[in-house]
Amino acid sequence: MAGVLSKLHNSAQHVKDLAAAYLRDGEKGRQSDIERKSNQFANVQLRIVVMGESGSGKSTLINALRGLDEDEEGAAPTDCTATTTEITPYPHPTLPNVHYYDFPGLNTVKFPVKTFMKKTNFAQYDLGIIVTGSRFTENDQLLAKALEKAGKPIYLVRSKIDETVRSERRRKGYNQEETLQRVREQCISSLKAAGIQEPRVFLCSAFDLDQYDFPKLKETVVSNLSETL
Ligand SMILES: Nc1nc2c(ncn2[C@@H]2O[C@H](COP(=O)(O)OP(=O)(O)OP(=O)(O)O)[C@@H](O)[C@H]2O)c(=O)[nH]1
Ligand SMILES: [Mg+2]
Repeated sequence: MAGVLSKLHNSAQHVKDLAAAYLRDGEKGRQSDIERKSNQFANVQLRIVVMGESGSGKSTLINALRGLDEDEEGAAPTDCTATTTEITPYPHPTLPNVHYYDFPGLNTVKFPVKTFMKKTNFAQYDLGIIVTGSRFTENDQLLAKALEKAGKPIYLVRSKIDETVRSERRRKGYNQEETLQRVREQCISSLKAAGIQEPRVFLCSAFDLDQYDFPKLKETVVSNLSETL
């Protein structure tokens, strides 16, 4: 069992160990087991990799997940031109052992797909977030397949949903729920075509953080990971 799955297993085992210690030694046993486990979990590092095509909104998403404005100190640089050139880790705001890894955009002159896929060790990450823009591309599919092959859970973030809503709104008979549903279904079927059994898709806008699926994404990342710590 690898990555998050094995850490989840450890977490379930943790609960069993606590119960056993309590039955054996009462409250004192439970306390010492908590101390032992806390020390053990202090060394667990979790790595969330954020990947996708250039300009899809990876760095902006990481800043949003960390609760930082783009011009705040410590925020990942973002721009409308190719920006991230080195893999950069950013700590989770409340879980110090958890880091988001901001990747350079796939499919630029500096990072052509072939080199990118060859050089990236997908196995070293615990969770993959793929950020896709207005279309799920062949490169997004390559990333999904590589993460799946490495046995990593995948979240697909369909970014810039505010732009989609804004342009679709002009159509006659526009219905926001239906539009979002269509986009969601398209993302799910693209992931299924890439061989992902249970696609997890989040429609997000970095500029409307309390709308669409961003609150759910933030909560899901924390709830899934905090179980493992
Ligand atoms: N409207 C809208 N624009 C966004 C959103 N997310 C990012 N952007 C814009 O998209 C552009 C690129 O964002 P970045 O976060 O720098 O994209 P990136 O994927 O990190 O880009 P590279 O590092 O070059 O690969 C910036 O101008 C952002 O302001 C969003 O949800 N909605
Ligand atoms: Mg970037």
